[in-house]
Amino acid sequence: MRYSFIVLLISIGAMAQENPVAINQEGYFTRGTKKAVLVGRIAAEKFHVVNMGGDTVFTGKPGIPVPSRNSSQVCSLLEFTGLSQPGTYVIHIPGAGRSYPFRISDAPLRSTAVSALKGFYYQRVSEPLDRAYAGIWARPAGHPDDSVLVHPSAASAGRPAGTVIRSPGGWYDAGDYNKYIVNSGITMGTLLSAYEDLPSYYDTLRAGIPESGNGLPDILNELLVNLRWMLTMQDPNDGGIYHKLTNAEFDGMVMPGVTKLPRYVVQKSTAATLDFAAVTAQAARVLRKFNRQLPGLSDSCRRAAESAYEWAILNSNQIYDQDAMNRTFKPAVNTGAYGDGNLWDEWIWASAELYVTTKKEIYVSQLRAKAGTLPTLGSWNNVAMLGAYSLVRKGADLPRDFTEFPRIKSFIIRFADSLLGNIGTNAFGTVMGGSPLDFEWGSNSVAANQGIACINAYLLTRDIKYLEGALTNADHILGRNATGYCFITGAGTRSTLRPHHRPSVADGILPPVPGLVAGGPNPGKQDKCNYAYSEPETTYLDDECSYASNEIAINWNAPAVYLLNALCALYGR
Ligand code: 9MR
Ligand code: 9MR
Repeated sequence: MRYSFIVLLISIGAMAQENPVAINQEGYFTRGTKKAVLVGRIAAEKFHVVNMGGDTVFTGKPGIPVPSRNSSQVCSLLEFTGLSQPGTYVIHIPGAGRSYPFRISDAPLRSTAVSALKGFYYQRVSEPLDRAYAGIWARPAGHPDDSVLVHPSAASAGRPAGTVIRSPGGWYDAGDYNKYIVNSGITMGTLLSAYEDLPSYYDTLRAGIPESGNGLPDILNELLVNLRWMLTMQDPNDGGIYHKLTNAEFDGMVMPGVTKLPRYVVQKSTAATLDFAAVTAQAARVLRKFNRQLPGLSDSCRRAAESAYEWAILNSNQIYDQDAMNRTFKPAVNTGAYGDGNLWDEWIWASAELYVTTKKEIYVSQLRAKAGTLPTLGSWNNVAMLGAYSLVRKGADLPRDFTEFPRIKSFIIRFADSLLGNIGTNAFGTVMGGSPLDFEWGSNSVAANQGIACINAYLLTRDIKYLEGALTNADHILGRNATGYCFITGAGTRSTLRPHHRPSVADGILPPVPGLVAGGPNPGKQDKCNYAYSEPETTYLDDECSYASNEIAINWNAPAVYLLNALCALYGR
């Protein structure tokens, strides 16, 4: 193995891979499509899939080498879907090398899917992580957030600047230690949708968190931690939502809670308020059936959603512009902005969730007034698609005069069709990479969100091609990509080891906190770190320096949770 590796380095030169065979390092479903990619100008006649006993169990012919449109790499597809015998294998290419070992099984992604959900547990802010659940990553509580200051930008008659409020709990956003409502928006919407789409799968899924076994599904147990925090971000005097809870400057690369700098809630914003309304409206609906375990919570969420929405109607243009805010108010705040000047999609999402939950006319009339533009792929600042998903998911429960259902349904299917169109034209055979623009900050969430679109089309049509499309992007995230990295910490053979994640950097423990999704290739290089590669699909640096390609974030974990668990539920037996 070592010998063939050296030969490879000589013969392949500029290859961004350590191993020339890019595989889903967590493995392949017995019933699923099975593809790997040979990267490099390697003239191979055949490839063999070899079991642990050294026997060849499948032989195939590599596809014609094709140049990738997202880098200068040349790729040949290796398809072995015909092999469905469960087991552990390597792909051997005579003269080129061997893949890492991988398995074929009915549940190859199960442990990674669960670990991605548990990733949220490790992001909990104000409670200690006990050894019983956190293992070697146990740590004391982080920021208590029990005496948070109202920043001058957020002052109101009822709460003048300097007022102390309680806003404990929730999840840290990412590798930093702040809590942002906008990014909690799509994150929570995605996790709530994961549950709404596949409730019976999640009803029995245990994540090994302190609440496991309390009668609630763990995905809800975990998201309740952040929901309860979000509820504290509403000003009870008027229903508006503070944009974020933050330090004035980012903490250093230290463990959570080590710094004792003041924490602030800043300016209320329309985007945060609409995202909050959408999340709490959806939560009200999801939690209704758990009224016994969570008395009153569903109703509180519904009231919170309606009063937030009312505030947004009266304050429809409170754009969060951090630079402008810093020119007027002190202290200046220089943490993540999550600023968004276009609120069309936030209106669609909030109106859709409130309509589905309450069936009230006011929300559908807002929705109709704003119809016309079509949603595009979801991201933290582009959330209309979440509204479309909820409207079709709950279409059967909506009043008869909601006649838009067939159009939204066919829109989602056409959207997924356009994604599937990328598979055949992409050197890696994935939906991801249809355009070099897919490789932006947090590109792995682009892949995961594309996967969610495919899953939604599958749930609407039960046409297996959509499930196969979603699977290609799980393959991308787990190693079948131009870097050869598996982008989830603790998973795969060669995965992200040094994420831009303060606890992973500061805890003195070699392996990073597990279950976290790294941002992934991003040619923007906004962090100005020293990258070895610069093309769209190869600009990835596994170093703590690289917040533009190697940070972790809740809005990247959530779609990975959705996608991986949906694949487990739908491919499993
Ligand atoms: O750690 C911060 C990370 O969470 C953000 O995504 C990123 C961009 O806003 O900024 C990181 O903080 C860096 C700061 O922007 C510049 N000085 C170094 C900080 C840590 O690397
Ligand atoms: O994910 C965000 C990305 O789309 C933006 O381009 C980038 C710069 O504004 O910020 C990213 O979000 C970061 C946030 O601002 C602070 N916490 C870490 C987030 C992930 O890097």
